Amino acid sequence: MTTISPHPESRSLPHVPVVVVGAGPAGLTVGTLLRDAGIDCVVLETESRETVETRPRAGVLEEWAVRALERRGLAGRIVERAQAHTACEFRFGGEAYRFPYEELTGRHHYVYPQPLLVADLAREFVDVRGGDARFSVRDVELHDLETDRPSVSYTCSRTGQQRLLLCDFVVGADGAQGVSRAAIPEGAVRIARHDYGVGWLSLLVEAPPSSDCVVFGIHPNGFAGHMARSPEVTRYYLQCPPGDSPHHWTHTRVWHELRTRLEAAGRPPLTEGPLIEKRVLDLHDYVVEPMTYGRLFLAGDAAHLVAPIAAKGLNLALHDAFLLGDALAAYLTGGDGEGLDRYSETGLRRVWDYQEFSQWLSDVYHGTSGGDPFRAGTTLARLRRLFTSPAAAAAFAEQYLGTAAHY
Ligand code: RFL
Repeated sequence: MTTISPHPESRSLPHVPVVVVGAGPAGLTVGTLLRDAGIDCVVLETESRETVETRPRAGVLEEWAVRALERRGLAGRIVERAQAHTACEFRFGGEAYRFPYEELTGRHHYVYPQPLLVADLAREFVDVRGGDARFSVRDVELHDLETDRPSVSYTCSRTGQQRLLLCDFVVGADGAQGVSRAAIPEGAVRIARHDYGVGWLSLLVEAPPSSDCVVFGIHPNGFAGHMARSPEVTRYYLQCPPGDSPHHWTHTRVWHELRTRLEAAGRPPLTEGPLIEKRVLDLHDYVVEPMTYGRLFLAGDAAHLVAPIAAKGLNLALHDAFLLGDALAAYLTGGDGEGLDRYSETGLRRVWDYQEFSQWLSDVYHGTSGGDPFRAGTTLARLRRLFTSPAAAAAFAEQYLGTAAHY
């Protein structure tokens, strides 16, 4: 890592060591770690604070991520309010098979809706640590990333004025649709992509969960998933053709398919309720390698997208944020550039491991629905192995919980 040279313009234009683009879990965590290290940064966000704090998305946090937040004083509310989940359940062939991963490993998941996490992090960054987050900005553009004096411009939505922030580093944490990844010139990084060729109808239902754990329904009609979000709201997924329209899925059809695909002997009927969100996700992944370009460091979904198959995206975003926040702090406070030099390589090892697990799990979820009896046979063999082979169960639990000793 080269040393920072002084900015000749810094007397006339605002300069801040780090500009973070995006106030999602990755951006707000990096911002908070920087504040804790006494480093100034500005977080720029296109949406309002209210929108980012209420946008429903993920809900499963891996225990290591909560412990890492806890060590940084950021998990108080999670530990107080989140539910601990200790098992998941596969349903196939009309039977339910419970997989008690806590019994096997001593580890569990936390169920905590992403909007609550983002609200906690925004409170920690802005209200507790006095961090500078600028919401509802427009026209964010990144400049001169390959130099040691990059800058970020944006339009302030309140005044309509264009602003320019000079900085030493830009953190691109603006998610899958942001501008940071697009600011990297063609050919400067490799973007590896994978398309599952599968759609999921993603549903939020105003009804309590129908089980005390995550449920995966593997059925010839297609996959169905059940994930608790809160005592009042439950997420469900239904496999559908990619590009399908949510309008094809009436209330009656949704509940008929959920009941059919999740039905199992000895399990109570689903608790039904109004559908408060209904959209189709075309399942795909990408990975940007390396996750850096000049003075731009990508984090979270901006750097890698993992389809919500194994509930990994939020956890990876937090993992990047811990690595990057600590590395920037080490460099900017003591000149130690090792963490920044190794950031991409270290982050990507967990990213690729989680991508591989998502692919494996996708084969299991979708393997009995394609009409191919051979694939259906091998899928059911894989599933049975989880419940007959302790070695297979231990490997699954380790990947599901993200607890490998080394990535
Ligand atoms: P985010 O959360 O998308 O935040 C990026 C922020 O950047 C803002 N932004 C910009 N800001 C400034 N300038 C621009 N030009 C900008 N463009 C965008 C956005 O408004 C936003 O506030 O990215 P981050 O921080 O990397 O976090 C990633 C996670 O949000 C994501 O991986 C998860 O939500 C994925 N995911 C799940 N992950 C899990 O670990 N467990 C789950 O159970 C889980 N379920 C899900 C999910 C994602 C889903 N969607 C969105 C497909 C369920 C669903 C339905």
